Amino acid sequence: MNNPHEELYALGWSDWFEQRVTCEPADTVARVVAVDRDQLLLADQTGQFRAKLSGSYRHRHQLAQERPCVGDWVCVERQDGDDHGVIHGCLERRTSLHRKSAGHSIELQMIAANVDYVVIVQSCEWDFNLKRLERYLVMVREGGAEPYILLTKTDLVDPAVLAAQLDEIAAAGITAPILPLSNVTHEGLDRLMHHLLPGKTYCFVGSSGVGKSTLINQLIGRQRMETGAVSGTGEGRHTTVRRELIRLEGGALVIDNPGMREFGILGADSGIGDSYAAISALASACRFRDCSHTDEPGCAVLAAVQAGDISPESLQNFHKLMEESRFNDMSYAEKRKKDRNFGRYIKSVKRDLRDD
Ligand SMILES: Nc1nc2c(ncn2[C@@H]2O[C@H](COP(=O)(O)OP(=O)(O)OP(=O)(O)O)[C@@H](O)[C@H]2O)c(=O)[nH]1
Ligand SMILES: [Mg+2]
Ligand SMILES: [Zn+2]
Repeated sequence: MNNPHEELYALGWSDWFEQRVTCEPADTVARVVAVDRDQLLLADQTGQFRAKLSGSYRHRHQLAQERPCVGDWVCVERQDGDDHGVIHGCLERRTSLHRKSAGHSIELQMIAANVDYVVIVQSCEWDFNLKRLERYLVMVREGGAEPYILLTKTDLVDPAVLAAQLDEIAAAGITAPILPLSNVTHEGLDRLMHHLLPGKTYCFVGSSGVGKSTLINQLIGRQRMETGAVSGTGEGRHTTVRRELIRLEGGALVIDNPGMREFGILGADSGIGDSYAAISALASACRFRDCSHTDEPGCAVLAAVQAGDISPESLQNFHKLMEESRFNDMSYAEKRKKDRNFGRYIKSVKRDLRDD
């Protein structure tokens, strides 16, 4: 039998989506390449074209995370003579990369969807930060993708500095592949290219100025994304303002991102995520696979706290982080309910205070 979606595999389609696709007969499937407010740029076997969300879709889906983002697969209707396709549906996401929106408890800010690998980029020159790296790793794992760690600008640091950073990452128990790289000397570029598989989607994240766009340009082999001229100052003159999915010649799909300054795992400076890797590594030695490390017998984490290898504060932070991710995993209905309960709790506390 002929698979109508055969040609979409080059854009990242897979059997997983084939088994779940639920578009109306009048619609075809396309992938979101870029989003510009109400306008979406889509790609399918015919090329790229613009589209908008149907009125009823917009009406039914108000939360940011319910709207298609870069990497999503959508059901779109295209009529001859119309310059815009009309999007009627968004396919279930296999993975996603998101953070909490500031000030909203149930709304998430989508970074990208259906990403196979997230490439966490830090510059070893001034940007390297283990805690931030761990928080990115939490975000990646929560969304279901696989992480890569890229340390850029190796040309600007002493080899000993890089070696110390690699040691720090290893000591934290982080097992994700680490690729040091320079966009100037091109050291490490070949190794990265070996990791970029055709039909797989790679999302590049990291602070502004670490070299994400410069790198993607090197991968494309031409000056497609705007970046500053390569300089030793580390200052980005052409900061990326929009997210875009690009197909490399080798067939891998990459998403460039604007630099991220903050993201919603309990705030960037709370220090949470500190011993995350150490504790989750220990957890595999707990007697129960679903051990919560609170009062279970045979808990390796509690034993480590007892032995003084892990501070009680670190464990507390770990529990907070887990609570937070459970909250992120809850359905909206559950979250709303929890929010309401929390509201009631606050009210009751206020009442108690008044009564005193
Ligand atoms: N010395 C050196 N400079 C680099 C390297 N990679 C990038 N740069 C420079 O660093 C600056 C910022 O690079 P960009 O590629 O724009 O950084 P970005 O991560 O895309 O930044 P945003 O788009 O703001 O998120 C530019 O001036 C680059 O030329 C590198 O490996 N070594
Ligand atoms: Mg950029
Ligand atoms: Zn345990």
